[in-house]
Amino acid sequence: MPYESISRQFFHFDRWLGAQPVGNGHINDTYRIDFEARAIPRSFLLQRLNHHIFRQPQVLMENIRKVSDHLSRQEYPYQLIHPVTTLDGQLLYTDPEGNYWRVFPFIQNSYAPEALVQPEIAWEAARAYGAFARAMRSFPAIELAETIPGFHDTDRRWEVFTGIVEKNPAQRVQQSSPEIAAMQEALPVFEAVSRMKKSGELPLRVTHNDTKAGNVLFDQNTHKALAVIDLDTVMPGAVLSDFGDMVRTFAPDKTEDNPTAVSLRQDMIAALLEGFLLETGDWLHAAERKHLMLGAAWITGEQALRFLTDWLAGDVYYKIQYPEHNLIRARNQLALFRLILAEVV
Ligand code: GN1
Ligand code: MG
Repeated sequence: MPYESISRQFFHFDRWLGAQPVGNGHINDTYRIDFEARAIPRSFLLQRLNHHIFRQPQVLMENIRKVSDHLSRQEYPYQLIHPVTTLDGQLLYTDPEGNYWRVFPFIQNSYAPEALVQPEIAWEAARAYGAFARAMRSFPAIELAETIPGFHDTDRRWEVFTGIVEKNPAQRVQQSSPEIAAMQEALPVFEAVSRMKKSGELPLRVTHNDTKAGNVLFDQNTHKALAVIDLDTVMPGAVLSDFGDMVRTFAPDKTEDNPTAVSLRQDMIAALLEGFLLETGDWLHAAERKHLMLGAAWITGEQALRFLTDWLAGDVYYKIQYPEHNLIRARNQLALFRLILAEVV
């Protein structure tokens, strides 16, 4: 029972009750673990950190510590969820195969929403992500490591994409020519954002970089946001990407791997803008406020680029459930990109 012996690196307990997979992330593996210690049932989250993607797990944990320490000193009205250390005081346990494991408290009576939610939940989440940005604005972003170098460096992602198209490692370029051609439509958006980042018009901020519904914990009874979770990709960045990823994940009426036609929910966009600006409207620079929806087009175009690149590379990054999964995701995001671009004024 590997989960049991891994859990024993973190806890003393008498009776092991089991491990169940939770969540729908594409990168790490998360389990709810249950055991009894002195006849008291206890539950935690056990997670294997994907060290092929997060290549410096210790640096990542150090980032999380810096962010949590800072938040704990701010007026930040949400819970902080601190990792549980191993019995010998480490934040990570490395198993004999070289996997990195960590444990978080399991917050009772809470839930992380699945992909599609109601506007009230979107408003709550946007407010929580806005409060996170507000509380982190007094932290020097450059003191955080890039846990995935160049995560939103879309210029670099474009170079990787064109390189893969040229090399054609999975022999999928020919059949994907409509998607490769459509990708060009996003280039002006990528260039505009890149210019504003380089000129300083978009200042460097601390950004969360995975602002989906499932990364906010909600109270099961009140449906109020309790905590912003998943601090693995908190890095220096531009605020546009956090708002953009909210629009990308909350505003479509279909999830990102749905093969049927997607549409945009205007009520969601309004709820996201209202919730986010409530916490950020008075301190964001004018250019940041003005370009929030451009940020949504940017991040959605970039996500299409990432899925398409992974499809053409032979599915080396995202977990897939069936052979064309990444292609279907890329098409969905391309369609969504067009709809969002039409909203940019
Ligand atoms: C990955 O694992 P998950 O679902 O939280 C990815 C995000 C993508 C998302 C697309 C570290 O996030 O950037 O937007 O998939 N995370 C990483 O579904 O690459
Ligand atoms: Mg994540």
